[in-house]
Amino acid sequence: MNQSINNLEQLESHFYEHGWMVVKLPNPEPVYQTRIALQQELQRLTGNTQITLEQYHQFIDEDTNHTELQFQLTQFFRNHRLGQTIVAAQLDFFTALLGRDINVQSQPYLRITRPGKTQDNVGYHRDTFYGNSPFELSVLVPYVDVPAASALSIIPGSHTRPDSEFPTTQVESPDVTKGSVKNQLGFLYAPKVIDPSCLVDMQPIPLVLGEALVFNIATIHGSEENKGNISRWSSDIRLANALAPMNPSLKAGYYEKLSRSVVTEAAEIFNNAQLASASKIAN
Ligand SMILES: O=C(O)CCC(=O)C(=O)O
Ligand SMILES: [Fe+2]
Repeated sequence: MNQSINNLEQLESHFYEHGWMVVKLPNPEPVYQTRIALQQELQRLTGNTQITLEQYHQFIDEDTNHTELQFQLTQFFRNHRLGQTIVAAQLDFFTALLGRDINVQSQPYLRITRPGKTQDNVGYHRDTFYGNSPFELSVLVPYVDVPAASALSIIPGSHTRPDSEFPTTQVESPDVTKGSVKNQLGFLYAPKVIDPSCLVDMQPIPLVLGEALVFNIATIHGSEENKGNISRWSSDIRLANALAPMNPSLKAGYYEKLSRSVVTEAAEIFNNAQLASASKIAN
């Protein structure tokens, strides 16, 4: 682990103050491997060995093709547990942030945002609008270098400001319906659109391969258009302390176990045994 304690303290105080941090991943190897795997799978699916992640948009312009490819690649990413592998490789770092009891999102998102295609973006939001709790983190890992013009933006310090400072109008998405393919890819069917006058402090966060943007999901974040000239490829996977309060409406199975302290592990075994015995008696 090459992340010194001093550096960790700096990152923590930055996170505390601003609601986000850019982390040079202590073990970036699985990110490099994921980048290669995604590009190979993209070339296999398209039958085109010229296509690269960065120049994807020069080959895939039509929305139907794009959504189908993003869906296939998301299945590939999830089935091979690439997001979980990246996070597990940085376990010491995340343990320092979250403690020894960590849950990881079981169905992470793979985003592909082409230049000039507003329909590839989820817009500006905080995930607490949509059933997440402020105890959760999003870990956004890019698979290409992302300059400011192509980057996701955030509002520094917004993680401590209430919803009343970000009035929204809930609208119906023109192209996403509940349970549709785009919905499964992380697009919202009824997005809450923040009043643009409250978004003047949005700041783009450029990233390079091997870094991650880690943010409190109450921090206002998102993008409306990739104004650069590369396609932005990234995954985002949520992490939370396994004992932290979650929104009661969070779907069962949203999270899976990443790590446990021995004390928590023993307590979970005991609780499961109690439940199994109680249900045997009830039957
Ligand atoms: O990468 C994106 O475009 C959106 C990411 C996001 O909304 C999140 O990580 O919560
Ligand atoms: Fe989000």
